[in-house]
Amino acid sequence: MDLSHIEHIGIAVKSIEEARKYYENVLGLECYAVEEVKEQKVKTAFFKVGQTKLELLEATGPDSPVAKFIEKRGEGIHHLAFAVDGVNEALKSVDEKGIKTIDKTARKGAEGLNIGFLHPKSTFGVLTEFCSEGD
Ligand code: CMX
Repeated sequence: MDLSHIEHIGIAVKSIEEARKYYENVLGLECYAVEEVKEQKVKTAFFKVGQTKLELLEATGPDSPVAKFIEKRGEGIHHLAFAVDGVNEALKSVDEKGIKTIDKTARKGAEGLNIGFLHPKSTFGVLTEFCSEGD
């Protein structure tokens, strides 16, 4: 498994419309994409800082993982995503090392990337995502 860089940092917010004002007007970043990921029950807004993206996440329903996160912990950093060569191979590799994965195989996330999550209880409290363009 080869982690090349931090692909994005996911940030849970109650309202993208409200939160983006801070990223745009105070930090001077440009939102280059807004996308709903139906399968994940989230709306996303993307900003780029160098090679790393910030992904604002707004729940699209009360049963969204982001709605549950905000209810329990409030707004804030939700997950850390690493770019890997292949999500399926990376998930298999950590599974073999005894790490609990949320996904056994890759699924489709924002920007058409393949994604897979590791459980925060197995990764010292950080919900961790692998992303790749291919499998
Ligand atoms: N970071 C760290 N800990 C988290 C967490 C997060 N993002 N989300 C939940 N937890 C913790 C909770 O605080 C809780 O801890 P305690 O038992 O100590 O209270 C524990 O994990 C269980 O949480 P829960 O509220 O009972 O929620 P679930 O177990 O139902 O779900 C999780 C938690 C991580 C399995 C679920 O949110 C998940 O499958 N996430 C992956 C998918 C996802 O987050 N999609 C949205 C982003 C999509 C995208 O980026 O495109």
